[in-house]
Amino acid sequence: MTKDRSSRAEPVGRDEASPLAASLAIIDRDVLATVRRAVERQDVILAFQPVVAAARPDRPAFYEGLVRVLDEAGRIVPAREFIGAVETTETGRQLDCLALEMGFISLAEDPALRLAINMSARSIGYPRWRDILRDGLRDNPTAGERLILEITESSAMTVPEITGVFMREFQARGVTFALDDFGSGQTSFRYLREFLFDIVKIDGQFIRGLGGNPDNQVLTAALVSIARHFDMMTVAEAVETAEEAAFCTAAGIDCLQGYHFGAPSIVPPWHAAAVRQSA
Ligand code: G
Ligand code: MN
Repeated sequence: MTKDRSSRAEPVGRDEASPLAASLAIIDRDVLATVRRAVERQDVILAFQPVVAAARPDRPAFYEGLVRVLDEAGRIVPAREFIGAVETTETGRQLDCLALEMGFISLAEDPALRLAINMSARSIGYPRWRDILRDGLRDNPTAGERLILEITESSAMTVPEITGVFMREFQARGVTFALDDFGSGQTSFRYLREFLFDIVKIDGQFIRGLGGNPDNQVLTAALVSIARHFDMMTVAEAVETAEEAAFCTAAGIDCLQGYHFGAPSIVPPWHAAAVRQSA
């Protein structure tokens, strides 16, 4: 995400005229052009990352489908390099469209798959995205109950009333909603009460080094307690070590996601399962 880049640039100063700021601006423009071209050519794929139940970490409870953009050489451009830059542009909406389209294709390919797809609340009002959602639910009668839509906290808070109405409409059709990166943005507890998300994904910054970080332990415990009160399932993001996993489990977090359990893979899970079975 761009916030990483700006914090890295901070020690050298925020002076726009600095050589570093200038070169970072060029990188941003290049990345934007790459993402635009990839969207036009549909050079976009999904990577699948497992999410496990803390009580049964040996097998995935569901997967998150993460959009990956390919550059001209076919290399994967990491999402953190462009998501911030495209979030408020039409390219961002088109990426959400491609992600949802690929999500429905995956749900059709594997009838046992439960899949989370990321979206910005800004896409709720984007006609093509709404058409893809409507058609996908119509064409596959079990897709609704197997689809999880992850909405980032920051985008949900920009249009809270629209997000709430949208969620109620599609929850009635079986879709599950997750509040993504919870705690990373401007958390308003009032909205948490009004939205009625099914799942809260606790931002990775609270999980990092949980074992040796009393601040994060208290914050995580508070987030779990709030989620429980509102009957929401909790997912820890970015669990990278066995120690973090153990602390998350002890804190009562329901599901765990992160490199410790599996990095995102562009091999679809049903292909990977078929390869395992034939080996
Ligand atoms: O915003 P969202 O939480 O959907 O983004 C998930 C991003 O985090 C993905 O791009 C994914 O590759 C990355 N990611 C997944 N697991 C880990 C992890 O264990 N550690 C870190 N640092 N990043 C992760
Ligand atoms: Mn997500």
